[in-house]
Amino acid sequence: MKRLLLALAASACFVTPAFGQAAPKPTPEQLAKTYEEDQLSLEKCGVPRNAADDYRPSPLMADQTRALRLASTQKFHVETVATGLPNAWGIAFLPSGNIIVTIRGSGLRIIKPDGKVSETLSGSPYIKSSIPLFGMHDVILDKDFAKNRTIYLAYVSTPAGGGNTGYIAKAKLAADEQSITDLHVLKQEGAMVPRRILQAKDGSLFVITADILTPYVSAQSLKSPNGKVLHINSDGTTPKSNPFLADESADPTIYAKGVRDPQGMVFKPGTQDIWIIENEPRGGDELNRIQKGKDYGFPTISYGRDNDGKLLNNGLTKQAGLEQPVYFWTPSVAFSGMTWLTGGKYPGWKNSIFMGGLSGQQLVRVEMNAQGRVVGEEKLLRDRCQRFRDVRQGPDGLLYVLTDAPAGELLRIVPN
Ligand SMILES: [Ca+2]
Repeated sequence: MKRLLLALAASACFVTPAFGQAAPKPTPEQLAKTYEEDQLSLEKCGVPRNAADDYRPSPLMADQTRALRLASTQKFHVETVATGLPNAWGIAFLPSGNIIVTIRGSGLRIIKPDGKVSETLSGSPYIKSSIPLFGMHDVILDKDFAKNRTIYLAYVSTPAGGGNTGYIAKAKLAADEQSITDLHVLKQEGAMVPRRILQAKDGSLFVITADILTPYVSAQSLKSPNGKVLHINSDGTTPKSNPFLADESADPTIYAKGVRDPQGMVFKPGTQDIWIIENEPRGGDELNRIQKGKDYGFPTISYGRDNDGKLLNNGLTKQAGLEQPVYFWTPSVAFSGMTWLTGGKYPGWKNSIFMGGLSGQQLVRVEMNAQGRVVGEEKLLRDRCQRFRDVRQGPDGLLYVLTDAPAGELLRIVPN
């Protein structure tokens, strides 16, 4: 029976494997074909082939990269919900039916269902970053938002006379959704780069931070909040269960370390398991399952290279005590937001994670099996030639995708 199933699976290449079924490995010819397609797709969007991006380190596990390329049966069309959102970074769905959106260089705005976009909400935190790539990043609603109107924010700003500073803050969104009040900083630190926030069932907050300035001295340092998954309570205090409290020199909010530039974070549906997507400098972008106190390796081990093309730590990809990614990508896709789809609106996309690709100009879907391994990968929306900044599931069960500058649109993926 097993042999028959394997034979059936092997003959069903390029078709979505059934849930929980082991995926057939792509042949070298299939891999070459898909990579040629990937390059052609970028060329069509005006992105030149980069001959130097041929670095392909071998995975430690067979299913850790270059999974079978899927062509799902799910049909859909794309609707434009709103335009005029340059440098939008994150969205959250309000009970009113409106959507709150972060704009990197300014603050928060409201998108109405008819696509109208408000001015920057009064009371938005002061955002003026000395590094233009940083600014207002994420917004999420408190789990009791309907009662307390509380939102959480992750942003970088450069106060007058001060240095670049990262903030994790809470505030209230006024009932008329025209202003922010009661801004209260939960954690503030020079040079911290907070990217996304996730709230656990107990109300505490997980925050991912980047270590992107060379030399990469932060991700492995317990003294720095950068290159980490942080864990703080929603009142700014430190959870007593955090793993490095015994080390007096450590930042007590550190939950896990050794990440480079994570920009997407979700709980696996039905669990409190944290999954993140992160970018290495050049190639080797990683999907990771985060566990308390673990070290995810950057820059000691990496499947990518540094921005200048040089190997990181002589190209070391594994070391005892350092976690392996669940999956990695070479060449780089440059991921931003992510969501793990639930519900039944897209029958052809069960148990899939969606991730926005920036320089890769694609929405990536990876299909997961019951063991939490990637069984296949699909590239979506490549014909649009857009950078995809965030992807979230709305309360209507549909996927919403935020595109990056210059256009800055909010899209909705509607099943046919
Ligand atoms: Ca890693």
